[in-house]
Amino acid sequence: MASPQYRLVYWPGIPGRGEHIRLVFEETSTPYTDTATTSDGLDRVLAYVQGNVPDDNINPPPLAPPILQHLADPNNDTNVTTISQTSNILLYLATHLPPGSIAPDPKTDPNALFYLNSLALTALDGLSNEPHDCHHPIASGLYYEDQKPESLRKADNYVRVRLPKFLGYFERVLGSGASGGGKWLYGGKFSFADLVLFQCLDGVKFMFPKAVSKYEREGTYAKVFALYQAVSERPKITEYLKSSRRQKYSDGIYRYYEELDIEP
Ligand SMILES: N[C@@H](CCC(=O)N[C@@H](CS)C(=O)NCC(=O)O)C(=O)O
Repeated sequence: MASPQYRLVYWPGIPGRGEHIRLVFEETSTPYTDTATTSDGLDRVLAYVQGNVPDDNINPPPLAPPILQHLADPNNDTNVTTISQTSNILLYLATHLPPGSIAPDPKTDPNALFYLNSLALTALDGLSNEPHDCHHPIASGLYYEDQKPESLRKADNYVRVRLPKFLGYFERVLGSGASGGGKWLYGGKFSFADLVLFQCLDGVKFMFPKAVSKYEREGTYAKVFALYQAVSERPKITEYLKSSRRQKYSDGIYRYYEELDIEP
């Protein structure tokens, strides 16, 4: 049997940024391999991060995972496209998976991919990168334990100021005419940007449960929480979330520290 044409290279043991790519594969029933579940997975990720994967004269070498490898021919390892950067990988998949599955067909809506990319990048900025910086406000290379006072300051500001700003922004997007009805972010149709917002909110819920449940109870961001629910109820996503392929949050971007679980 031919092996899958898509390979995801990402750290085993955490959902992390790789999760956005997994959700696309799961939603579209696209076969993929994942270093999270292969025996040599960690070694393969380390080889990329440490710069030990030989350059191939076609693909610029990636700096960090997630990394997508797309084999032109599943039986031939020599013709492989290698793409990095989460949102860039999502754009690539949006143009290679069946039109309409995670983005409108560019023939009918040429700007859609760029709108969706803006929305995905904005969610990743405010609901993924900034939460990460709450436990690493001084340096990514230092342990959380080496930057605890600064983390507390950052997390306090995040849950009081930045989190409601980003929730409010996406509520506004969902209330705009461009959303096409307010169920999905753009054009009245489900897209990869909805998956990104879902995953980001899921991580923030894990990291700051007190803040998120307060904002949910208040009802100010009802459309955002309804989108979260609607994504989780998509049959393929529900099935995936229950499966062993869905890894638990631990020491990745989204971490639970009781002292940072602040009620705004
Ligand atoms: N902006 C990049 C960030 C990539 C990134 O920071 N990857 C992390 C894992 S989520 C990593 O392993 N970084 C290694 C490093 O920065 O040295 C993306 O969205 O893909």
